[in-house]
Order: sequence, then structure tokens, then C-alpha cells
Amino acid sequence: MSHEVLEFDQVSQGLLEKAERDGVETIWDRKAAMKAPCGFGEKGICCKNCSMGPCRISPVAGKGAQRGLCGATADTIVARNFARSVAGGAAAHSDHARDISHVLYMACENGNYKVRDVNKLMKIAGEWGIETAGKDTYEITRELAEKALQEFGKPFGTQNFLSRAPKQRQKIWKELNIEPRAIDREITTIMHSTHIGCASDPESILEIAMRAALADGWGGSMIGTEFSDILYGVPTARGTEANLGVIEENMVNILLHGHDPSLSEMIVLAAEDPELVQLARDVGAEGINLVGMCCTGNEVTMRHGVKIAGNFYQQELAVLTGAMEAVIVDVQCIFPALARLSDCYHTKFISTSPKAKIEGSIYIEFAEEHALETAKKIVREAVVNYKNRDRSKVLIPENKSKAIVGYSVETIIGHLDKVVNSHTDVFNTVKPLSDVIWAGVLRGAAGVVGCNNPRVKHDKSHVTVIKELIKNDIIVVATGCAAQAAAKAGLLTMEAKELCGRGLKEVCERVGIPPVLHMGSCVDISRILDLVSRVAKERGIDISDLPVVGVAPEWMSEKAVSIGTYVVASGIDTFLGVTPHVTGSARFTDILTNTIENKVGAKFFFEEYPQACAQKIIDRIEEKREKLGI
Ligand code: SF4
Ligand code: MSK
Repeated sequence: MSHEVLEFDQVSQGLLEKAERDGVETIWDRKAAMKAPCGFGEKGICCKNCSMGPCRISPVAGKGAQRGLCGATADTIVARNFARSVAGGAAAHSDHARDISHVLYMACENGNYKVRDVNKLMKIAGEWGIETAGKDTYEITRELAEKALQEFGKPFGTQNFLSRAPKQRQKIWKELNIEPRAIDREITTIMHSTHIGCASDPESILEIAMRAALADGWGGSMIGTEFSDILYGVPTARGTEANLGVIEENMVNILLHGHDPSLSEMIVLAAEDPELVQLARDVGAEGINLVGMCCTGNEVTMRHGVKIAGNFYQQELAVLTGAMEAVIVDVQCIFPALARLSDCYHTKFISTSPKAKIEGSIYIEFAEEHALETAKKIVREAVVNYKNRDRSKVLIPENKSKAIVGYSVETIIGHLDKVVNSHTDVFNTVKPLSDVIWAGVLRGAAGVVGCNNPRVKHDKSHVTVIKELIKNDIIVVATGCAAQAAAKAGLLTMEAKELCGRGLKEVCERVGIPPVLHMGSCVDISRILDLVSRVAKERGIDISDLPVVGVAPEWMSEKAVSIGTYVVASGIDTFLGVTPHVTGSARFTDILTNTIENKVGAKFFFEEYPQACAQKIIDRIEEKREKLGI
């Protein structure tokens, strides 16, 4: 077992030693067994899009095979593989949004799912041109949900939410012909265009990929976020705690893991059910302790303050504590390895989605029609399992940090309103934020997002980049596992202002916010798009003019490829701490990291060293400021 990756996090160190003692396997063992990764795969120059292959292109120019059997070059193969990753990521986010839209459609006064935020419902209905006068709330809800479901397959027109972008950005999309049409159509087009014998021009393949990625960011993800807010409430700032130390020794512990809030919202309700709480006491526990992981964790912490057990790399460690009665999963980012690992402890590993049946798990299908009933059944399974816990196998790390979470765009604006002190100032806008950026009090803003990846030391890149940025007066908004890394490092606290430059520290004090704002889950990157669009519109400029960047220091998923692509296509430079599988084509790499800027006003940067990455971000932000003359 290699412990090299563990230098950064002593919490994991202790648990991995326990894994060795318990004789169980973790991701680090599997990484060690994998030895060196496949060089062709790593460079993106292996194609198996037809059964004449697989065709592998020699990475040495002029030596070995330079074309696949059909004649596809490394440039084509790399571009096609990249586009297919975008399709995978856009499909995952958007299918999540489709499910949320179905839940919204079935919401009703007396059902399990209700409208919690009528204001947001009315706002989006207005944006989408739905007549609301004289209509009952649930009539509007159904009309809106139906319209959202059409966003996936409508035969004509483009995504409704594109109108949120500044006019200049919309113009760029139109001229490049990358305005996303129906979401499913864009994903299908990628699969079609990358089929054998279709597109071979890497520029054109990237444009097709950008259009699908934009269908994710300004379509699927935005629908997922906004409709979750209508159903479950717009997140507001609240305190919580983060890291494995939130697991309680004398309580029934339940881990919520995955991405879709429709199940976890019901589990939150079920865990408060007096009958189940009493049952927990009857089996000798002090109560029921829900803890979250990955983006389901982010969803429930943003809306209920549910404590964060950890991020992506910690999913096995949570089970390894020996104190987890149940791991309840929905979709995405769930290790199949959890089934085998749970078998070594008393943990019940419960999968719930027909889209993510996991071999070796207990499958309890979550049907929204019987949502609360199913949630209670699942919680009961966990509670009665408490008596099976083997105390000799329990090791709960003590580490946990306080954190403030819940910074939706509405909450951020609400905080900004509090510091507006002139009678003539306009409330409910991002003007105070843009003012401090223009005045140079803040140099700019960075969205730090994404996963963990054993190719880099877990959490180290996230935390190093974030600390360096706030030290240089760059405010950070974070989502996904990056936000959870920041939470564990104590960066989501008011006290973290002491790590900031003078300007950011002053803003934190005046506005009453931490320097790193937890904006939610992966689909909630759409909140960041909304925020930057508002700032750009307020200044009458395009998004690409703003001193803002996107950063994914430890990304790993196809969803992250889609996110990075739509962030760049939206005009925001994106810094990747893990190099994507594109380096087998110097041309495609150059398009991504250089010439794409001529089209969309932004590009990718690949930089694996977090310190160097932070410096490049700072330089780029200063460059943008200079161009703006501020
Ligand atoms: Fe080889 Fe072309 Fe088939 Fe790909 S599509 S496997 S490069 S023949
Ligand atoms: S959960 S996609 S590991 S951020 Fe959204 Fe974390 Fe990445 Fe999954």
C-alpha cells in the first residue's frame, strides 16, 4: 500500500492504517496495483469507436502508426474522445435535471413534494413567458415543469436560460453556431459526429462539444439548480461541520452520497420522524445522525445544515470507521467498491436508483410517488442495524471543522444589500460586488470546483490554490468536492479572513461573509454562471471581460470535462490541475489552451502544481484588469 498520497491528510492516514489491519482494500491499493497508466489512453490517442480497432496512434511523430485503419489522425481521435467525455458529463447533469423536473411536475399541495419557494417559481415562470395571472400555484408548477421537460427534446429553438447571459455572449454563441438547442439533441449530435466515418476536423468537433456543454451549463445544470430551489428551498447561509469527525459514536450514522436531492430531502424528513427517532433510542442509540458526502452532501448541507462527512476520496473511509449503519446512494460518483467494503463491516450499502444499481448493494428502489414511505423504510433499515455494530472495529477520527454554507446567488445579494448604506443605492443587485472589484479592493473572483483525483494529493491542490488566491484578494466561490475540501480546511469560516489580503479581509468584515463561499453542488456551477452574468450585465460588458476564472484543481469526472468546456465557452478561463487526456494531439492541445480564445474569449490552462496554478490565475486576473483599465 502506498502512503505517499497521504502526507496531506492525517485523518486518512489513521484510517488507512486501520484498513491494513482490517485487511480491506481501498482506492490507494487499487491505484498501486494499477501500476503505470496506459500511455495511449493517457494521451487520448486510442480509438475504439469501431471494431476495426482499437487503433492506437504512435505518440512519436513520424514513427509507428500515425493513422487509424480508417485514416483518423491523432488530432481527430483526441478531439473525438474529448467530445465523448463532454457528452457523458452533459448527459449525467442533464438527466439529473430531467428527474428533478419530473418531481416538480408531480408536486402538489398534499403530496410529499411541494413548492417551497413560490417566489422562485414565479420568477422563472416569468422568465420563460408563462402566464401566471389567475392561476393556482400548482397549475403554474405543472406548466413550468412541462416546459422544462421540453427543453430536453424540443424540435425547434434554443435553451430558455440563454437569455440570462449578457447580449455580447449570446451574440458570440449565435455567430459560432453553438447556441445549444434541445439538450438530448446536442448529446446525440456528439455521439453521431464522433461515430466512425463522420466528423474528423478537430475544430468542428470541439464546437459540437461546446454546444453540448453549454446545453449542460445553461440548460440541464441550470434547470437542476433552479428547480431544486423551487422544490426544496433557496439555500441560505447556515453553520455546519465537516470531516469524518462528524460521525457520532453513540448515534445511528447514515451517510447520504451521490447527487440527486429528491431522495435525500425525504431521508432528512424521515430521520426526524418521532417513531424512527424513538426506535433509534430503543436500539440503544442516542439518535439518528445524517451526514453527507459529495454533492448529495452539498445539497442537504446547503438547505438543512446536514454535516459533511467528506468529499469524493473519503467515501471508503467513512465505511472504514466501522460506525456507519448505512450508506444510502442515488446517482454518480459512487465507488462500486463500496459494496465489497461494506461487507467487511456491518454497514448496509443501499442503492436506490434504477440508473445506478450497484452489484452487491441492497437495492431499494426510490419511487417518487411513495417518496416518504420509501425513505422511512430505508432509515428503518439503518436504525435496526445499529445493534450489529462491532465496537472493536470502530475508529472515528476526531477531526472536524466548522463551516458556513448556503451561499446561493440570492443569499449573496442579500448580504451585499446589508452593506448598501446610501438611500440612492439600488438594492437587490450585485453592484456592491462589482464596485469593490472595480475599486481594486478585490482583485477578482475564482470559482474553485471539482473532485478529488489520486493523480494528485487529495485536497492539497484545492486548499493550496484557494489559500493563495484569498491571500491575494481574490474572493473564492466553491462547489462540489472542492467546497468540501475548503470546509474541512476551515476556509468556510469567518476566522479564515485572517488568511486574506487586506482588501478581501475588509470585504469579509463589512459584508459578514467568509472569504470562500460554498455555492453548492456540481450542478450549482450554474449559480456561478448566473452571478458572473449579473456582474457583467451590470457593467455592460461581456463575461470574458471580467477578472474571473474557473479552477478545477483535482477534477476527475466526465462531468468536469463538460463543466470546463461550458465555462470556457461562456468566456471564463479555466485552470485544470489535472491534465486531460488530450496531449497526444499537439494541435488539439493548442486549440484548447490557445486558439479557442479567438473564438470564445477564454481558454484552458493546464497546471498541475497548485502554487504555480495560483500564480497563473493571479497574472491572468491582473491582465484582465489592465484591459478594463481598472
Ligand atoms: Fe480505428 Fe477509425 Fe475504427 Fe477508430 S474509427 S477504431 S481509428 S478504424
Ligand atoms: S461530487 S463530480 S467527485 S466534484 Fe459532484 Fe465531487 Fe466531482 Fe463527483
